[in-house]
Amino acid sequence: MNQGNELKDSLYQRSKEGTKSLALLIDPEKMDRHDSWLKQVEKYAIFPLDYFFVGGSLVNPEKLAICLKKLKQVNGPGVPVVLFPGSAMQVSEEADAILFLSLISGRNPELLIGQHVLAAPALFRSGLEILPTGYMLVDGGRSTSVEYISQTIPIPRDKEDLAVATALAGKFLGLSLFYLDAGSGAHLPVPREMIRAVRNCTGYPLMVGGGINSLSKAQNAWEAGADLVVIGNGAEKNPELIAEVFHFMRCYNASLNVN
Ligand code: 1GP
Repeated sequence: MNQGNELKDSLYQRSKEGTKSLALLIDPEKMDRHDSWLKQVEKYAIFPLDYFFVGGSLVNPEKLAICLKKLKQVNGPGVPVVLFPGSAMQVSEEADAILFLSLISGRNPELLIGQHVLAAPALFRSGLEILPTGYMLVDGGRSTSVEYISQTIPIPRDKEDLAVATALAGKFLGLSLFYLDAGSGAHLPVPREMIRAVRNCTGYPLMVGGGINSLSKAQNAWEAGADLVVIGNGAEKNPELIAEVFHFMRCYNASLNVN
């Protein structure tokens, strides 16, 4: 099965140009809880966003399938849909790609390689693009679901050297994308200094998320070196946030004069 490299190539291209990207994270469990969230997502089709990420800590396969189906109905301009899986059960061919996450900041073997082995045969047969991603959990000022479910200790906020060493180890193991996450609903987003240090040491495209609930926090992450900002809770609580962040990003990218 040819799984292609389209999204990875475009992340690399955008990163090389300095173009910034935005992903909206949709947790299928939340879509279920209130239908208005879906209506809101529908409105985002006018922007358009760069990616929809879909996943969460507690998602079951049925809910994932319903969410992806609904998303397909509202996803007018064809924004790529990327799975952001909490486990091997969160695999579906209805998406375009999957973040093949190895939780390299933790020491839980299931999330370093275990779940990956379980998912690999289905992924091999699927048409999903596989995005090999070094996933690093950073202390966001409170315990988060991902910390509890993964049973791992996040990297302390003031330990850039640990984040750099972890990212370098991931790079040497062949991972080609990185994600710094303070966890969904974090009180504090990933510190700028850590974003800068990790981006500089790997030179690879960097995704940053967790607790980005204002324009200034998104700006901070991009200015520090994030290539892609991921927003979940913030958009759910403040429907205007995605519009504000998107308009800032569009102006910034236009100022780069990239052809
Ligand atoms: C969580 O990075 C994502 O894994 C998004 O976090 O929901 O806090 O935006 P928020």
